Amino acid sequence: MPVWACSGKGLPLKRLYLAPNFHTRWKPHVSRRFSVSSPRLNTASLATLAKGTKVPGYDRAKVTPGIVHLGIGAFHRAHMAVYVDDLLGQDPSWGIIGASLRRPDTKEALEPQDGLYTIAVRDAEGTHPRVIGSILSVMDANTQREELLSLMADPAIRIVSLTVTEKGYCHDPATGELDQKHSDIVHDLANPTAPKSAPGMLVEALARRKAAGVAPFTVMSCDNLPSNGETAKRIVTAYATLRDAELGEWVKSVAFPSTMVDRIVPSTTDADRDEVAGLLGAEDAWPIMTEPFTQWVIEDDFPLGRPEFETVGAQLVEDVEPFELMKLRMLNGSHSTMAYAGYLGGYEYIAEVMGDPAYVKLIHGLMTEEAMPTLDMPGVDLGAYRDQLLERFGNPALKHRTWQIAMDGSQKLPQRLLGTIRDRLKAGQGFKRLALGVAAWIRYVTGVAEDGGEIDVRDPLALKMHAIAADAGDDAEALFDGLVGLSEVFGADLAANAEFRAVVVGHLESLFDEGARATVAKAAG
Ligand code: CS2
Repeated sequence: MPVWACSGKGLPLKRLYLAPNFHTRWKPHVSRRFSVSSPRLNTASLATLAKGTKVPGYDRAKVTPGIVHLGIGAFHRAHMAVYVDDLLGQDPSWGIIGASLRRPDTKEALEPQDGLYTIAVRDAEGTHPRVIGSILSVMDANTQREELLSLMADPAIRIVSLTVTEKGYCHDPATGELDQKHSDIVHDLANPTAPKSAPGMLVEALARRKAAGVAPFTVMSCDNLPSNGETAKRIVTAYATLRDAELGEWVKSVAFPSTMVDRIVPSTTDADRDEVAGLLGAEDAWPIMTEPFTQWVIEDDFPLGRPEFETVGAQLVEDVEPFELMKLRMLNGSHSTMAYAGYLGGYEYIAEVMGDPAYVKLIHGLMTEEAMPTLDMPGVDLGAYRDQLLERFGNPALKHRTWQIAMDGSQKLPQRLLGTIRDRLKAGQGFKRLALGVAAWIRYVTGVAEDGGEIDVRDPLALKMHAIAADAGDDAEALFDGLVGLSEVFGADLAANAEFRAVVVGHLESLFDEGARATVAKAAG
């Protein structure tokens, strides 16, 4: 019998059907009809853009590919592609070929634009557009897999970078180990030369380089994972070893520098497209809206060379891990807490959450009292970092949806909240604000909003979580046991910890009885 037919706890059954057919229902932005009066942004229209628009200052015809980027989403285009754009004038051998592993939407948007797109930086003064030219073309891995693998095997490609999001690593988020039962990994091990997953693509391209006597490219993860280079190396090596032990040994010699990446990038809306078209005097199918702030800390380990990132604002360091922990625990931990507690409290955008003094107090306390004492950052003023974060979160010009950040919580919680909680427990210190983040996530993934409406929960574990929530109903203890029992997210230790249980269940009861705003006000005090 299907799991939803016997739940009987009044949860909306149609939710079960959302996640599986999301990709088929999804309509690419590029289907939007463009106005006949403005030209499309592309090489030909560059010279006609509104006066003062910043455009590539180098000859794009001379740029050659040196980087393949897997996961060419909005984040990459607001971050690494901008740093590369800044330095192609110095060295044109580092152009980027982007690839999407899942959907052809970016290719469809950028192909008619010769790879050109706009980043629009939003601050109190307004929106400042700049056209980026570092992406030479975009490939759709589903239809151009062979072409993409051959390119990755080409000696000209010296770096393969990744923003495939947490779930793209096909790992167990609690341990950071490869999930050998992941359907894409099972597929790729059965079809190693036609892979679907990021680890499968990397290993097949590396195997081709090995066979051709070409040195391995450097793999640079730009995802929000702790020790993202080490994590990627562990996963990719494990997959390669399962494929072939000798290949696994060779992959151990590949460089996987860690990086800490930071820039807030809300999803683009049609209103954003219209605004950018007005500013540019040309239509861009997919401009990227972002904030003025940007940060990139990179471990300097690139055997085949790298662009001179340090000349365009990146920090090259020996050890990135402390920076990653700082960012994940302070920025992303706060973000996820605001996303769940804010969404439940009826706030659509992060800037709105920041308009509620109780939430601001909660987040200030979460960072100051609970996250900062777990960080070891000599020479960094964590108080100033916190204050800057609060200001960034409050940027009213950035329409950053709580729902957007709430996605994929099962993959995000371990590094954003749970690691900090473990450190606090070990030190015998309190963690009530972090625990509220966890409780709000549990309440959120039940899929039912405070007004009884449906929450569209997007998460690779959504079906599993929905079944747990349907069985538990609004029994806080049962909900805690079911969801914290997901050992791939929580490990075994937290489920067995009485103190963790008491604090989270207490918040959860309050979330059910009094709602998110009242619970936040209590926990913030
Ligand atoms: C956010 C991040 O969506 C999310 O989960 O927390 O994308 C966040 O905006 C970036 O990490 C900022 O650098």
